[in-house]
Amino acid sequence: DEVTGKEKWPRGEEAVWKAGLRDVDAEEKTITNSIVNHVQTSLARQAYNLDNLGAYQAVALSVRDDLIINWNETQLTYSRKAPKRAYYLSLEFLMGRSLDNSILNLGLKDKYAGGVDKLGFNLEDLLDQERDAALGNGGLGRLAACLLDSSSTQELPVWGYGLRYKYGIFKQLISPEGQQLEAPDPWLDHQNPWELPRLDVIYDVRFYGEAKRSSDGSGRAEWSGGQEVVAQAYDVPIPGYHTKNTNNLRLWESKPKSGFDLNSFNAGNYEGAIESSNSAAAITSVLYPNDNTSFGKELRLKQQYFWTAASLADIMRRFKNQDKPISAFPEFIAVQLNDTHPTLAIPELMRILIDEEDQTWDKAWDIVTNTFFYTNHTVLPEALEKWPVPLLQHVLPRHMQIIFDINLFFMGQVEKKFPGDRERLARMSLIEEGSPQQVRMAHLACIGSRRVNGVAELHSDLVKTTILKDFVEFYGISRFGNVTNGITPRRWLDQCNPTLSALISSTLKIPKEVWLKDLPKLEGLLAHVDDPELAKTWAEIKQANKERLAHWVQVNLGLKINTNVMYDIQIKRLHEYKRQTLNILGVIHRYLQLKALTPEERKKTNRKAVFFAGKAAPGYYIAKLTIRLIVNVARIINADKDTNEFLSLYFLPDYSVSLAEVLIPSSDISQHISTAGTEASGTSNMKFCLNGGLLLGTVDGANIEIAEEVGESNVFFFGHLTPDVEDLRYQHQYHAIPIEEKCPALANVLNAVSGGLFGDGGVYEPLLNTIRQGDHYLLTDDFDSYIQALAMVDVAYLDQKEWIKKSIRTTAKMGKFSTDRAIQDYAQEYWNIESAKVE
Ligand code: CBF
Repeated sequence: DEVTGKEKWPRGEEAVWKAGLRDVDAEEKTITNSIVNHVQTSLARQAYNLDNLGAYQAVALSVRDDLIINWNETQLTYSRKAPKRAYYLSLEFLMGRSLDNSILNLGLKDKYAGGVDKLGFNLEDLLDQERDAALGNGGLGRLAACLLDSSSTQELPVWGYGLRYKYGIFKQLISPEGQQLEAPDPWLDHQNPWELPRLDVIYDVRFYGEAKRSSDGSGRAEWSGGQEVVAQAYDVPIPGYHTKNTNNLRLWESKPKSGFDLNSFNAGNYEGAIESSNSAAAITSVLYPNDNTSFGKELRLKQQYFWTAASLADIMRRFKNQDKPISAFPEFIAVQLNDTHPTLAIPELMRILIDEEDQTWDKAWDIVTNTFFYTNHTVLPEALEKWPVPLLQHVLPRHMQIIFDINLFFMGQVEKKFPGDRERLARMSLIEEGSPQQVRMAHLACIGSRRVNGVAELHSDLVKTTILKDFVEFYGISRFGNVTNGITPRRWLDQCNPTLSALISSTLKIPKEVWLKDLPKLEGLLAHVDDPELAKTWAEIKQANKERLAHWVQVNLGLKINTNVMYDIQIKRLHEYKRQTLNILGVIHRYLQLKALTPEERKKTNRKAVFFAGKAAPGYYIAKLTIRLIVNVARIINADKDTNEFLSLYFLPDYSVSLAEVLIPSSDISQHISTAGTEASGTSNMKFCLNGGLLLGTVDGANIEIAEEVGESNVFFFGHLTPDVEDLRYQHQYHAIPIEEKCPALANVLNAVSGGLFGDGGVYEPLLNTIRQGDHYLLTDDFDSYIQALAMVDVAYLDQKEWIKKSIRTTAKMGKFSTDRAIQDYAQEYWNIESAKVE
């Protein structure tokens, strides 16, 4: 009650509760009946004696009933029409909460709000009961979730396939010293109403054992022995916006094939009796918490194979139900590989086709290379997956044979096209020489797929000119394309910022049901940029959103924030390339400057609150040290009475999709400041801009395309460009200039930290040394222009009238960045699938 400020009417009295139910309208009545029914039957509780959690569960079950009906009709339509289907294989789906999104997509939010109100509850409180489904690390997983929303909305026959991790991304705690601590996220502890267990959809998956090639010259092999586990499906309905089409996200859980070893049990070896059960369950226990880094862990390899094997078996079963010749597989099926994580699907489909379906190598390869599509999400070397050959050989002996064979054929072709070019062969080989040898998964994904794409123009160009350059020369440019990322405007505008959504509808005089499905319509706002009434309401909404965030901080962290200041936000995974360090050093610089001013001078400056949120991979020492620095700088400057009116700083722990939904609508400016050429696209940049926040960034990833759309005068760009980066790094290595000389302002800041202004300076030395020595991410090169850009933001913000115009213009020009456009790009240019509307 304190959170919503809304007074509840008593619901402990049956008579009061029943009285409330008397004045419901017909549609609300269906809803309240269904909720009460679920309370009494599914939950076995009394509706007038229920807490918010119980009420949330009953509402969710009631909404789920609607989803299931639509889901069933959708599957029926797809079976009847038998269109070509696409499958999106992603190891991560960062779904967030489902209730609000589902009732919005079903067009039932008002009815549910009314219904639960009659039952004595407040819908917003119930929405807050839901735990995030956090089965992802960051951008890649959230993109997958947005694309699914758009696939249903666009009525495209697309299914997602992923893993049902028992523990999602860890919960981030911050110790009083500012250290990140990790706690597990047992998100399934409360029943998950959004999934449907499919006890009948199960497949065996094998690991280890032996692969014996047949001697009959057929190329077949027999893989036997080793460990067998069972993959069981859980289905998550994905409702489209104002359509019946409800696609499916199928998540696999690993189970033991034989749960119990009776012999061990009878011999009194109880631990031994459940050993196989534990080892099977381990496969889908945890999400690996690394973003943009790859570690060659055996369990991760098992996850990847388990998931691709179960998904392909499922796809094959569905295809076979259609009674088509196997050669028609690619006419009916497209499989999108979300990064290299599902690349084992390529040798797995070869295995199925050759060993189980009696296909020749050439026919199998033809099917495979017309089925798969590969999206690359990064060019960072540390994120490009490689698996040691001995590990792959041990865990998946048949697949290793197939990969060697693919390589043999491929090397033969390269040799034919570029005779005698041994260096090229070594560069392009699937196998990287070394001790041990490694399988390069990006090469395998590239040669086993029909097309390859990056996720923003610059990034796709970099893929073509750097990591896959040789492959472009070999295959020709047409195999390589770009699909700029997007976001779903349903969640990232209508759901998280309903008042702005309503204002847009009334300004455009177009119902939201139309423009939320046709985002370029936002451009109509441009005609109203000079309307003072619109500007006033626009600013009021931003202010209300700031207050909502301040309220969140007050309730969750007990801190009071001044809402009459500029909100400057950077939220993303902690990573050196994303340069949160640049941001915090900029904050310190500002603090030192403020300290040096007189009280009168300070009053003339722009006041601001700076927010950070994001998780660091548990083993990423430098990233964790950056969090520690932010927290300790916040402690000092928030307590400094000279300056805290003008500058305050907050690190919000445990960043999640739900927290992003509160943060994003409140921002005046957000920071996307990666070293040029390192951030493939970014998607939070799009979310902020859609909500009228301006962008401060480097010329990187999708920032560039955002600037192209909104106009450079509406963004704040700084820093060196991608083509400079290599030279600058070379200079750091061979002609380093002392920081004091190169960038005195930065040197001053580093000295303040080392000197202990924010606690024990020694603690931060390893972090500061990454800048002093080598400076791989070019902070010394970009710091001065960053500070200048921040100063330009200050000047611009002081002119509120012009700022609001920029804000409206920014929202107006974000039409390109809907995942509706992105999924159509995939559907038309890559998968060749068409919509199949559920009538
Ligand atoms: O394409 C979606 C996102 O993927 C990443 O998060 C990734 O994991 N490689 C990139 O870092 C983002 O730039 C990109 O937006």
